[in-house]
Amino acid sequence: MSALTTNKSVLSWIDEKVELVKPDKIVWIDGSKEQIEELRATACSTGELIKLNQELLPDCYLHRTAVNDVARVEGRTFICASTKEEAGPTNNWMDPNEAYEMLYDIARDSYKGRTMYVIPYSMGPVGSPFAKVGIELTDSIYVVLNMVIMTRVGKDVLEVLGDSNDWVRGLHCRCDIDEEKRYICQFPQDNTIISVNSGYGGNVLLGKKCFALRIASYQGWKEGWQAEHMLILGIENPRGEVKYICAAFPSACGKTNLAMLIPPESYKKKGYKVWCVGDDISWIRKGPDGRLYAINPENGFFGVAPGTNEKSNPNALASTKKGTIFTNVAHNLDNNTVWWEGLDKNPPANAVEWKGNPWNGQESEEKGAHPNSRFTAPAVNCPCLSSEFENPNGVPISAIVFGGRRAKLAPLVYQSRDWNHGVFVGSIMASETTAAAAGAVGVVRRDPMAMLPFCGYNMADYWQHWIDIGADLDPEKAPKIFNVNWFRKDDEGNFMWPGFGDNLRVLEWIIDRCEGKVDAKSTEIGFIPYAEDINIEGLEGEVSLESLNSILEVEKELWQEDAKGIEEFYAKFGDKIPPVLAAELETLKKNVQ
Ligand code: OXD
Ligand code: MN
Repeated sequence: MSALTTNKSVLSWIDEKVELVKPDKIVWIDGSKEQIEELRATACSTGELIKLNQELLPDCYLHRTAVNDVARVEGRTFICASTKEEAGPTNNWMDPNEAYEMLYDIARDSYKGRTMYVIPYSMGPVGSPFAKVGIELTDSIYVVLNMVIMTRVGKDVLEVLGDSNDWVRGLHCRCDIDEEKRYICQFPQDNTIISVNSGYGGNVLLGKKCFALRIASYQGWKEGWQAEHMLILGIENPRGEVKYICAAFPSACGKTNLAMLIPPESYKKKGYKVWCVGDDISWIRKGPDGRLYAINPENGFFGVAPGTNEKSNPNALASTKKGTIFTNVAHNLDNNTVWWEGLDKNPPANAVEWKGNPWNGQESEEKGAHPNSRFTAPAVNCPCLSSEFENPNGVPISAIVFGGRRAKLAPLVYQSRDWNHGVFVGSIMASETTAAAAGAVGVVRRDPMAMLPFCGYNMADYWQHWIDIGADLDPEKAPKIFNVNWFRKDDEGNFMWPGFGDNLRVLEWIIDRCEGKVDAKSTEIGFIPYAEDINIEGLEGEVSLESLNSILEVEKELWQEDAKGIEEFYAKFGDKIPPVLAAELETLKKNVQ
């Protein structure tokens, strides 16, 4: 097959890699329906994919990864910047020359007997001023078919690239799926990603975490924009006005659920709607009017299946009904469909579990689906997808929301005093381990801006970049920055806030604050709502004004403790901590004294 481009930088890089990995055959992915069909058929013939019930789940397939290859591997993920300091204390670092040598040794000849697929893809709508081009080489059809869902793939991407050298190189080699030789390496200074010995989504769909966060965060630093681990949603009020929010949460805090939120009944009746622009990644830059605009660089959802159901997230569930690839879920043999824990209360009795063994749905110690099993679903399937999803100029952001899982301490919501204080609030983000496991409850893991595993450079420089972005904005036009915590618990361990759709009540307060429509109480940690200003109509019996008051309280002793934790965390960065943040920490300490 002939190359789909004459771009010299592309062709010479591919020649080099062909020389290294020695494929039998090279196939350029043009994005056509025919080619996709052909690849699906090939993957089914080798068992890489299982074709599901085409009446119930048209164009849907099931894939099982190797049992030792089911999640992102943070311990084997490296930022290969020229110095360790550039990667910073929160990243694994490897010297780039050593890394290339080691990776090339692993990759050498590894495509022998296999096909090299060349995937040209765009992160962001093709040709958008926000968009960036990548080329991924892979020996996995599963990767090709996932990338076709998660990104914009095909010839038109190469047309837009022209003969530019500004594109991200990605080499993926399955090799033997050997855990001991598994490496996910980012070379931010070379626009390069190399991933070996894995076939699992987050490690091998190089457009997602590797490019759209790790490499892109570095590019954003150099070019004056931001790549963030944030969902984007639009809230439409009864007058038809839509305001957009970007929100960052660590894993397992309900990002996809918030992005596709269903308004409570009373809000629906009034005419409120919520629109999903993205559920995982935002690329943000200043627009011509001086406001910040965001796009979702992805084209699909790579969501966690377990727990997704008609109640928790009907929009996500609906998104998986066609053109979806399921990974590591249970296979219901009676009707050739899929099942996962938390889908419904009827596990299939005649099934195959995620590892490929027979499963009767009864043995409670054996799960049908892996806890990190996934669906890869096209964004267009989502019933609440925003009409602005394809807007090449993105959507204007009114508010930025940070959040984590904290049983105590963080109130339901608070607003930062200003941009720099907001950056501080993001930098001290943390989430607690849950009581599910025996032993310590509430162990705090700091996860600044939810970027701990995804920041492609020194986190202290990243914070300074946030501060610089703010300094360049007119404070009137800058998004307001908030922190939320849906996970406060009472002394008996019960959640004090219903969460899910009712989170819209908090988002409404946030938007009202952005519009200057509601007062707030100035406290030691920032602005807190007056309880009466959070609408709890329709929540009778679930949340009283009294309990609302208690989840809006600032408990100084707990904050004194937390300030010590922040100080320890900041100490890792030595004198690279931006002076603005060091000063904010001093202010917090003084305020909660
Ligand atoms: C994640 C994901 O791990 O989005 O954050 O898959
Ligand atoms: Mn994520």
